[in-house]
Amino acid sequence: MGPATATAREQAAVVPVTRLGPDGVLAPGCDPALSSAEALAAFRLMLLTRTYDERAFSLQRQGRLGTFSPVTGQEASVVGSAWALDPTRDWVVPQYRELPAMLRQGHTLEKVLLYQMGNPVGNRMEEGVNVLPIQISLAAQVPHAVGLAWGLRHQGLDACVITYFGDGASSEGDVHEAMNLAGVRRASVIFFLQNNGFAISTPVAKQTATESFALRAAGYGFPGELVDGNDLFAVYEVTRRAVERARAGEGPTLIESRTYRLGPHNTADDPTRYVDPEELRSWQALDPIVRVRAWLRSEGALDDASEVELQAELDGEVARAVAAAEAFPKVRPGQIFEHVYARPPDRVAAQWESVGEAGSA
Ligand SMILES: Cc1ncc(C[n+]2csc(CCOP(=O)(O)OP(=O)(O)O)c2C)c(N)n1
Repeated sequence: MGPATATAREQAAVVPVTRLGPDGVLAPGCDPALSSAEALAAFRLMLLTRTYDERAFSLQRQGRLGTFSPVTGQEASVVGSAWALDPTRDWVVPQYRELPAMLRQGHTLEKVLLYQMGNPVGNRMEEGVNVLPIQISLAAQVPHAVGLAWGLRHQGLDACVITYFGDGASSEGDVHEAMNLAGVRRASVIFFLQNNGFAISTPVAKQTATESFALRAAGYGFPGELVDGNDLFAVYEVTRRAVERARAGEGPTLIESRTYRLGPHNTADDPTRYVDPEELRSWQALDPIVRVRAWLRSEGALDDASEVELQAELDGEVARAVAAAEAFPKVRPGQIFEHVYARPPDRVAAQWESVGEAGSA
């Protein structure tokens, strides 16, 4: 946990809550939000994500994978927030840049790869995996998250829902409608806004006139928090607080996780055309993985030998998932019609037949 009292500017959500500095040293008076063993497990997931991004990029360039959006730079933001949930009862409602949150909930790398290879099987969650499908249409998932949270409370469950969206998506009307409804209904939902500096090439300065997205929460009647999104401990702590509020029936929280997209928007993007190299360098120095690694080493929970071993293990995990996804039966055109309707309407049934796979759900 952090110091007993947050500073006034932290409370006002204009200065990000920070615990673990860029050098991996905790701020004075702070206890680590996670034990060494938990932090090591979270670090493993962060490193798996970075390893996956690198491998997936290479596969995309070889024509073995479709377009995808890397997480690189945002690992603490996604892992720290997901770590605050209980995968057996809480739900993740993603945008498209939250791979490790999905894995933490029980989704698999093989399915992620299948999705990115264009197979809809990959976006269909297994029973018991509390994740809604990836959403490319910006902000369309946010009202769904509120409905899901509200529904869970109607069932008498103390579960909560976290929904992720970007600074760009936050300009969509869906976000306003969803937050307003959540405030009125006190839905157990966490709005996790990842401010990574860009919406493709549009910088955040052109996205909003506000000093902090977190300030918007006041207008919906619930708390807003601003957190250093490159700090695993701070993100975990702030999200944990929001989870506790949600479980206690106290309603939603908006969290602005201030981070930075260290890579391209997706594999079709060329950020060198619009990212200021100086700004990029300043954020590379704040790499979230480097911080946790430094802290773990200072705690004696990681060293050169164990990290080499861990990296080999993660490379193997990614390689096995790639082999399994590539061995999976080829996608059929008719698959896009499956799992949509219990009884497809005539128009859809006719389209389904037109691909030579007359079928039913
Ligand atoms: C409704 C809608 N409008 C436009 C797009 C095209 N588009 C895809 S990603 C993107 C930028 C989104 O930025 P942000 O929400 O900040 O998330 P990030 O990709 O930075 O994680 C845009 C404009 C879309 N997918 N959906």
